[in-house]
Amino acid sequence: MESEYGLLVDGKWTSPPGAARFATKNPATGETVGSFVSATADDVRAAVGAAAKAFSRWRETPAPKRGEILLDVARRMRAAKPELGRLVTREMGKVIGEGLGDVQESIDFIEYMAGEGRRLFGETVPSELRSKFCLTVRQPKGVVACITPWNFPTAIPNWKIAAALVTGNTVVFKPASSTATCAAEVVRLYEQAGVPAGVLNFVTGAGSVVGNALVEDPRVRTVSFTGGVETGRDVYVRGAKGLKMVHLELGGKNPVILMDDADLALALDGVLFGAFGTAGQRCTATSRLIVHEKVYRRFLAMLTERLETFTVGDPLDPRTGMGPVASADQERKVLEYIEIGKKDSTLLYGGEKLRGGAYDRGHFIRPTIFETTHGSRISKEEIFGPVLSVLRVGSYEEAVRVANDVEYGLSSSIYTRDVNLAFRAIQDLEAGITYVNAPTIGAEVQLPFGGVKNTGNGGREAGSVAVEEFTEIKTVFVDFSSRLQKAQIDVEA
Ligand code: UN1
Repeated sequence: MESEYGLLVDGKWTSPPGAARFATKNPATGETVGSFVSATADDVRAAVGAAAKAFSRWRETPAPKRGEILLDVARRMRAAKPELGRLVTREMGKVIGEGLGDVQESIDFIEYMAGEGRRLFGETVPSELRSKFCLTVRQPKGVVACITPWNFPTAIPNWKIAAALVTGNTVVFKPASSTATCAAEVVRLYEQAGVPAGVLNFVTGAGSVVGNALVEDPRVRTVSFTGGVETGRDVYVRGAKGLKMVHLELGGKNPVILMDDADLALALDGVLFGAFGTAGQRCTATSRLIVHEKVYRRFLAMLTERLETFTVGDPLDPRTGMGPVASADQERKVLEYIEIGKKDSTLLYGGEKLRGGAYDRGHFIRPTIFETTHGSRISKEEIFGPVLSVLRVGSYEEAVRVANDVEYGLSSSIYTRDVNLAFRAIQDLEAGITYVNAPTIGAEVQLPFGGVKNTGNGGREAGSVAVEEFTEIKTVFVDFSSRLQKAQIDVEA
């Protein structure tokens, strides 16, 4: 894989002469991975122009044909999976099993969306009048902007791009700067599979320049953004001025509720994977563990004991439990929260940057557990790192109250053997996703993904509803009676 990339505009990779560039870094070693153009607002306008120009031909391409192209992207990605998975790990720092999983999630979704090319269902509905058909069809929106984060460097871009393309839109894609190589390599696969020039454009650079120019361009009709709540709010406001559809997937403060009747060994595996998988850098990460007082001491002892054998290190080594956090900025933010936690909570495990030997080249933080009380900053704010806040409760009712009393509502989980309690939790937990006897992470692409409250603005990605984000519904009335019939007026007695 080459390491110097340009912008992809109208089917041509270009590096504007004299353009400023930025580099991406391996967070485990500090090595440079890729070099990218810091695009200007003019570069973004050119990319949007290319997407606008390509739209009419692409929307007329039959949807099953668009699906076939996606199937070819998936086939190529399957062949490239080992290499692309390694790249995810090198550029973002998640352990290799998860790097490969990121790519697999992309493949799963692209294949699912390829099938959508032969569905894109509308509705047929009876008419109140004779000799009249009523139906709906789905139509593309036009140019869509896909703005994606670094924590799932291939999966989240593909959730957006594959859904946008199969429905007939053209795309300008702006990835997170720190994982732009993964993004560029994904784009290449779409190119190789025969996505026509201008249908998928790729721009890189700062959110404040490239992101804003994209969101504010009047030719962009829909913006699909995944990232932090502050940026999301800003994107929403900028998009609102142009009356755009803005789809937001933002943060989480996802709880696992552990009841006193739970299978504790099962919960132990789940909590560790949920809290420290991807070094806690998933929107769905388990960041709060709410434990019934009857099993509280026992479970904490099990947790800290297991962490003694949990390895942090080289994410390319398949034996490693957790890699580095993704960047120097991430490291700073997580360590700041750890300091906050040390003031208002009790540190149970970890709480420090790992130093010495190979650790000194990267951003390694020890898995960290705090005992805290509901209302402390670490129990409420999204940290996006390997920090788990544990809260003790006396009942199911208290557990749910605590679980729901945060600004976010993405994922949630309960461990219990009581089937009635499990169903109550499904009803009671304010979240877009609830797991029973499984951790908060690991959603599958054939189901909708998204959250309530400040996690978003009501939309869902993936699953059967993925096409809604990127389509307009047209309602069609066909009157074959050969006379003027008046709805609501020509009422038959
Ligand atoms: C995210 O963290 O933004 O459910 C996405 C999961 C993954 C997707 C996470 N399939 O954990």
